[in-house]
Amino acid sequence: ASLSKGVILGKKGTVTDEAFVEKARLDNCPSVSPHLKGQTKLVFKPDLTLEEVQAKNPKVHRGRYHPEECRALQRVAILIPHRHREKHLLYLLEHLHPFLQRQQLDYGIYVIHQAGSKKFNRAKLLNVGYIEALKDEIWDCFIFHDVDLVPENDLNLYRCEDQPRHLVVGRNSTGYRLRYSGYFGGVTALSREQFFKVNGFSNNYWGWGGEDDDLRLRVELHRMKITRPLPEVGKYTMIFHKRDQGNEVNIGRMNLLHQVSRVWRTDGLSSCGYKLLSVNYNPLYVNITVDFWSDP
Ligand code: UD2
Ligand code: MN
Repeated sequence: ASLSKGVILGKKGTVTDEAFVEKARLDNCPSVSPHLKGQTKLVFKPDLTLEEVQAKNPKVHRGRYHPEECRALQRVAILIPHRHREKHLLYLLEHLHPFLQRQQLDYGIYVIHQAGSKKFNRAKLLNVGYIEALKDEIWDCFIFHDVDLVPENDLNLYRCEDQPRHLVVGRNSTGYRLRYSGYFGGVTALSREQFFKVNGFSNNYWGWGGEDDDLRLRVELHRMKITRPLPEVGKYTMIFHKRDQGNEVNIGRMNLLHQVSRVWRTDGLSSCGYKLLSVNYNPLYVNITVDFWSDP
């Protein structure tokens, strides 16, 4: 195709947007970004505001960013389940945006908010996030991210590999050690295909616990093998919190965990019903609010 000033004619003579062609012409980003800093000390300012965080991230629009200097290797959606954790969300946004930009990712941040006061369902919210985010973009990779976990080391790459990845090896509150072998909670990275293959999370975990182990079992049933970064890289600070109201321990979780091999095909992305109340494109994140009518 020949280049002209304003527009460029594609193969079939269609007019293509110049910015788009400009992006396509860029070289791929390097496999290791030159902007990485390694371990950093995290500061949580008590009086931080959303306006301050927005002002520090002028290149983020509608929760999205892509590097200007090169073509990102993956498109990554960060999915954050949420209810009544506004302060944690603010701190996470403050740290995550610069962190992801240093990694030269083409990314979008989605907050999936559960409306109402019924039992919290982290796993179902993440299924909703996957389904809804794919209406915006064919994301290559999904990061399922607790709102209260802030990564300390940007060598912990938020991208997907040929196996599902568990990004939290340790956190401040547990002496930065893996809680138990097989632990798959907090922050995980699965490609679009990996998550689809296991039919996503179960929708049946209401309240605290078990849903992360259920996903691990799904992954193992599909003969995939979880990988992790080195302990010095997979470090997080969990912002202190108590157990939330509406997220009481799920005492039925062990029973559910015994059924995974039998039910994974019918319980998951394929059966995730919800009422979409709103989708708001805020400057720093997309907010998806849903209601789950069924309550155990
Ligand atoms: C652990 C896991 C978490 C999940 C949970 C059991 C780690 C670091 N994390 O977290 O991934 O498996 O156990 O369900 O091991 N949330 C809200 N509002 C609420 C309740 C929960 O926003 O009212 C969200 C929020 O993103 C939070 C996440 O759900 O980070 C997990 O809940 P938690 O932080 O209370 O549980 P925790 O720290 O034991
Ligand atoms: Mn937590």
